[in-house]
Amino acid sequence: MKPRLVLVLGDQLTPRIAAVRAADPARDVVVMAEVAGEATPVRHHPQKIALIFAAMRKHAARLEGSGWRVLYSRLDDSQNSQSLVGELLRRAAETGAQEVVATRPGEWRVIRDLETAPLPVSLLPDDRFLCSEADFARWAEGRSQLRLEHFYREMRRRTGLLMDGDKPAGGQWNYDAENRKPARPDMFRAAPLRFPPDPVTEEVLEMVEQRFSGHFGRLRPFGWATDPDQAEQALAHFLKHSLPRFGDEQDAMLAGDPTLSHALISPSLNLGLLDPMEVCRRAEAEWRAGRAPLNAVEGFIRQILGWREFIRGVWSLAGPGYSTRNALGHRRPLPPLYWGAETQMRCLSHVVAQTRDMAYAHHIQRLMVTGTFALIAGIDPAEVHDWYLSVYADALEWVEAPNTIGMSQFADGGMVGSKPYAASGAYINRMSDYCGGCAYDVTERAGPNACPFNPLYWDFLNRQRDRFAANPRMAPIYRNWDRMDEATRTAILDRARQVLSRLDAGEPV
Ligand code: FAD
Ligand code: DLZ
Ligand code: SF4
Repeated sequence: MKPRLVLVLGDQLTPRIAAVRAADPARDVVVMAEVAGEATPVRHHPQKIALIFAAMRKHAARLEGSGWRVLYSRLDDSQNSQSLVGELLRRAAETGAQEVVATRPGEWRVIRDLETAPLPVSLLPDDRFLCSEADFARWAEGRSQLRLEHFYREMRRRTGLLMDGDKPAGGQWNYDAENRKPARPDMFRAAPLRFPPDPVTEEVLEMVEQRFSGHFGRLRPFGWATDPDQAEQALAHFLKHSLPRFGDEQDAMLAGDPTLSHALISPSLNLGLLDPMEVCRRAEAEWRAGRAPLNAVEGFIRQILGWREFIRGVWSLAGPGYSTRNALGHRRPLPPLYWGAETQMRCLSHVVAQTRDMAYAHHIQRLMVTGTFALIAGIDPAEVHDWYLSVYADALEWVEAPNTIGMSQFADGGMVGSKPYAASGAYINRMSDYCGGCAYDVTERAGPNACPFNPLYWDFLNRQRDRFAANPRMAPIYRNWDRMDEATRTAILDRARQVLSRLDAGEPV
């Protein structure tokens, strides 16, 4: 019998991945390939490329250790065709294989490439998720709006996580009222566990240094977990030291502490080094053992069981055109400050610098600083999407696009969120310590010292009035705007025009 090729992509690094489970080590051959065709459609952060390649190399070694024959293409192999389909064809010619078994990728471009490849590829559902694509479609059918809270409750019931019989643990589904406090700078926090590069990772780092030094982002220090053992250590460290405060500090931002009580496990989850159900069970066990409060554990589990699964469902349901949606008609190019160019705005300069150095920013930094600014400044969502997809170590289309196009930019017209995450500087001032040292005055709405978020916020609302004024959650904001006197409104809009024309001229703001 001819062997089949078992394709394992760079984010499918668990031995339990569907294609490997469906194959036979006595007959079939695993194909893994580091290819420039995947590393450059957007110019990924060097840490992200290094993480994926190091984790792929270690996974290939593990598969070989458990009896698989693995044909592994290194990026610098002279025979490497530098595309996934090219490598499948090359390996088919080498082995005589005539068919490929693969697990459905999380990027529409890659799905299309495999579906149109000149050899038969069967794509199996990726069952690492707690809600299958088919189940999500069934849940969504007939609903006029997709809302996280409804989906999340169903997932709690379905999995039994944080349930006491048919009731939510503690009597409530959601403890957000106790969460989301501003951070106290003086509070002690444990830094997340980072890993000095081992020899496999170091070899990859040296290659990435040579090949991708032109991409935005610093490669070193590199500390990501690149195998399941390290990912498990990082998770255990988080559960012990940071989970108890996760709820309180979930939305806070501090200039001196880029990670606060966040877990930094998204790259491990997304690449397959950690299993989402196992992570949720372990968090629940911390609460049941009395080591972490319910508000923190529920808040954390909601991110994984709720948001992560919901976002994956939206990506699947929305289909291939989702990343190019632009419901608000935004056309402005992404300002150079997103790539590290000068800006006086301390919040943005800080989050972009952290992104450059770590390939990481936590959710509120992504949503309410870089995301909100792009939204209210009217930046083209396709450019915003490319930016988020390239700069974060955890970014894969299935999770990045609904968060960016949907949640952050409202470019899907409201599929993910019920209202846009537009905000003035007051939100950042309440939740962070950025504004204190900023060149701008967060309390001013007009004039040359006004924090740019303030006039841009009102300008955004003013120009999108037809769309949002009837939204019950936004109507009170429009009433505030209408109550301002004419001169104040004109001064605010003048200041917005000044900021936007500086952006349009490529000048620093
Ligand atoms: P924690 O705050 O410790 O949360 C724990 C886990 O919950 C995360 O590891 C993650 O797996 C999950 N989670 C939390 N929020 C979300 C969410 N909204 N969607 C999906 N999973 C969630 N996450 C990615 O994994 N990849 C992306 O490319 C990505 N792009 C984003 C783009 C924008 C504009 C925004 C607003 C959010 C994006 N997120 C993305 C979601 C979220 O910001 C990250 O999952 C989180 O910051 C990862 O850091 P952490 O592991 O420390 O998370
Ligand atoms: C993101 C990425 C990168 C940078 N490089 C590779 C690679 O060389 N080989 C590979 O198999 N996968 C890579 N990936 C991930 C894919 O591009 C794709 O985004 C995911 O498989 C989608 O789920
Ligand atoms: Fe950002 Fe405005 Fe605060 Fe400056 S004043 S840090 S620009 S929110």
